[in-house]
Amino acid sequence: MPKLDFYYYILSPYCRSVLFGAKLLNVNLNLKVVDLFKGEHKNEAYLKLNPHHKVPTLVDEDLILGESRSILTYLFNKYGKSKHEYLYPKDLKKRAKIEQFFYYSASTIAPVVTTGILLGKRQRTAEERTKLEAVLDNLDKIYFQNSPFIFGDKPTLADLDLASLLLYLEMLKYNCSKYPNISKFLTASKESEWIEASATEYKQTSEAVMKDFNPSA
Ligand SMILES: N[C@@H](CCC(=O)N[C@@H](CS)C(=O)NCC(=O)O)C(=O)O
Repeated sequence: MPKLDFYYYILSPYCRSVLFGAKLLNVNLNLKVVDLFKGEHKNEAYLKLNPHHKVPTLVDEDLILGESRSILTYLFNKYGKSKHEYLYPKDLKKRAKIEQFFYYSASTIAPVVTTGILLGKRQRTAEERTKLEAVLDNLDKIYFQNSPFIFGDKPTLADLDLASLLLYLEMLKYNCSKYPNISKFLTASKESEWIEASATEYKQTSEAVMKDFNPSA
């Protein structure tokens, strides 16, 4: 297998979802830390790979790929075996629903979750909080009524995406307990094998970064 370079910062939910996927697909990534707090995403060399100065970026020989959801589907398409089919089923209708969730996540969920409060070490504003609550309210009502994961009893790539975002909120000490279905999903995610991806690095880095930072939700 050619070496796949994965440029990431462990606390970024977009990087974590890819790490979750790589773990389930058993893909060995050559991990290259881009420390956002040190501004490494704006270094000349990194900007050549990702002119939008965002993590993650995957480099697979001549392919340089940004955007977490594109990276997830690329890894699945390249390395998924029949035992991984549940993650991104070939059935076009099931696949379309996962893609629908990806667009919903990228356009609506992610922007209210990652508002730069971690990098800016600032509090979430009242307006940001209201927008976040509206999105969480919707998620809680629309999904997980009869199943632990978004589309049933087994996780798909959409769940990896959502889990990374909700776990990020939790790291920021945001309390999701008033959302019963989201809380159940978080518990199921934490019991899933994907959570083991880079778990020690995640724990150590999040503890260090959150030590003196307590955003009031
Ligand atoms: N839509 C992108 C979002 C990536 C993103 O916003 N990454 C953040 C870290 S959580 C970042 O690199 N921020 C640095 C910057 O924008 O300068 C994805 O899914 O990969």
